[in-house]
Order: sequence, then structure tokens, then C-alpha cells
Amino acid sequence: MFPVEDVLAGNRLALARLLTAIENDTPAGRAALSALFPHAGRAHLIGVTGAPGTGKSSLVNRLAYHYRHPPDGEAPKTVAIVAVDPSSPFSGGAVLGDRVRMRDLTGDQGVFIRSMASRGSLGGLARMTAGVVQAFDAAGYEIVLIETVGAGQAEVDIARLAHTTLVVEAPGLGDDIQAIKAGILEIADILVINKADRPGVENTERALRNMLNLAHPLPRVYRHHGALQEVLPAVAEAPADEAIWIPPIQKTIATRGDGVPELAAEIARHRTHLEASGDWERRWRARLQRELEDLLQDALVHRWRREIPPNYYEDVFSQLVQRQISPRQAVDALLNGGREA
Ligand SMILES: Nc1nc2c(ncn2[C@@H]2O[C@H](COP(=O)(O)OP(=O)(O)OP(=O)(O)O)[C@@H](O)[C@H]2O)c(=O)[nH]1
Ligand SMILES: [Mg+2]
Repeated sequence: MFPVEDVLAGNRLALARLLTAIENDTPAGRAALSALFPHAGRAHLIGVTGAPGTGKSSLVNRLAYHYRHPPDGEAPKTVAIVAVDPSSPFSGGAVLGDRVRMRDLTGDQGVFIRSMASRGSLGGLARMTAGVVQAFDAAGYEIVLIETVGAGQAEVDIARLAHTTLVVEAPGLGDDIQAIKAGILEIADILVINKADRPGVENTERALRNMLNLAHPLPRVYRHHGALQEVLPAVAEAPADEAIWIPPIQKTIATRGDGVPELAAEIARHRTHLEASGDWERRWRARLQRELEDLLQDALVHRWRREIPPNYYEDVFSQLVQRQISPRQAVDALLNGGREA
């Protein structure tokens, strides 16, 4: 059994070993995650996603520094950083670069940085990331920053882990907004235009605002019997005021730290909104339900595989290929496990 008590007590070496066990999906790692589960659920999980090179790592670094050295009157928060790099099978160049950018944080016992690379399927990476995040949460880290390159479904899945998702844009990546291309704009709780020192910021901002107006139309106003009336959503689906969140746009210059305190304030405002609207609870419920259903599916398929006779699947499949049976009949036969009906 893994020394879960040591992890809970804040032992960094024990935590590092646990993270490796989780990444390797060992039985001990799985058991430890179960033992840690009751202790998780308190951290604010913040996803940071966006096209390559927009400045996500620089921003994560600055945000972490901000949480460790808050303005007067605020208590510092402990921070875990999970840098997910699905493109590199090993901890490659990008991650090495991240380490250099994170040097302001090294030696700080209140910060833990973990880089993760894909060892196989992206789906596996998403699950691994969820485990690692849960371990940080249980170990008492108050803020968990999860950096992913926003380029596809796997990254979106990883971003779904988060309570608050930042989508990072930068001017000068071409006229198109990268997030729109990648389809990740819809998961944004906060839009960040980083590299605000670069030319083209106004264009990027205008494009994002247009997108936002399409996605979150304000109540339309039209003339009815000569009077101006608001067209409101149907009562049944009308959200309470605090349930409406329109993603703000925050400009930053990560290399200098400009806009970072304002960004941290927007993140805090989003958390307050989540709690007030009930979304905080809805999101973790949805997350747990997804996890439960994924695991259940895996377990059922696994159990079923063990119970059917050897070669039975292949036999049924070849009958299907020869059109002796239909796909539905094949499923019936397979679930029947080779026993006579
Ligand atoms: N001019 C300018 N450069 C920046 C800014 N933020 C980051 N950079 C630079 O942009 C480059 C990429 O920054 P990263 O933080 O590595 O970007 P990233 O999004 O993490 O990159 P990947 O993880 O490789 O996708 C680095 O050379 C940074 O120094 C900024 O606000 N202004
Ligand atoms: Mg990076």
C-alpha cells in the first residue's frame, strides 16, 4: 500500500512517487487514488489552453507567482502546475523550455510542477491527468493550473477537468482566431489575449468580441406595438442573474506580468460565480458522473471479455462479416456469452 498518510501530510517525495505510480497506472497508484478520494474536492482547478506558442507556460508561471506573492492583505495560496504535452512522447524540448520559464518558482515549497507527456493514447493521457490533478487536490494544493495545447478533442477533455478554463490567444498568428479553428472557444470561461505588446491586438480583440456576441447574445430589443420590449428567454429556461456568465476578455503581457493581477481577479470572480450559481457543484457532479461511466464501461467490457469462451468473439465476428447475422444479432449472441439462449 502506498504511503497515503505521507502525501496528506505534505511529503513532496511521497507525492512525486505517487504521481509516477498514477502515470504508470499501477495497482498501488489506483489504490492510493481511492484512499485519497475523500480528501479531494477543495482545489480550484484552472485549465489554461490555447494554440502552441501563445504564452500559456509564461502565463501559468506568472499566475503561480501571483498566488504565491499576492497583494497586501491576501494570503498566499499553494499551487500545483500540470503541464500536459500530448505531442511529445518524452519530456521534450517544450517542457524543457517550460522549466526554464518556471525558474522563479523553483525552491518554493508551496509550488509543485509536474510535466506529463503522452505514453500512448490521448484518452489515456486525459485519465492520467485527472488522476494527477486529484492527487494534488487531495494533497491540499489550493490552486491547480493545468496547461494543455488546445488542438483537439483530447485537449478539450482535459480542459473539462477544470472549474475555470482560460483560452489564450495571441495577436499575429494569422487573421483567424486560433481557438475558433480548434473549436475550443466554447469551453472558455475567460479569454486571454496574451502578447498584448505585439501589433494586431485590436484586431484579435475585435474578432473575439464578435465571436462572443454571437455565442452570448444579449437580450434583443425590438419594437412591438410601438414600444420597446425586451425579448427574454422562455421563463422555464430563464437563468437567474447570477447564472449568466459572459466570458470576459483580459489582455496580458506574460513576459512582463502586465494584466496578471487583473486576470487573477477575473478567475476569483468566476469562482464566486460558480459557487453562487450552483455551477461549482453541477460541474463536479458532471465530472464524477463521466468518470463513473467511463470506468463502468471499461469494467463491464473487461468482465465480459473474461467470461466469453476463447475465440467466441472472432467466431461471431466472422458470421457478421459473412452476413449470416446482423450487428444486433451479433451483440445478442456476444452478450449471451456462447451459452445457448
Ligand atoms: N512579446 C511577448 N512574448 C511573449 C509573451 N508571453 C510569452 N511570450 C514568448 O512567447 C514564446 C512562447 O511562450 P510560452 O509561454 O512557451 O508559450 P506556450 O503557449 O506555453 O507554448 P507551447 O507550450 O509550446 O504551446 C516565448 O518565447 C515567450 O517568451 C508576451 O506577453 N509578449
Ligand atoms: Mg507551454
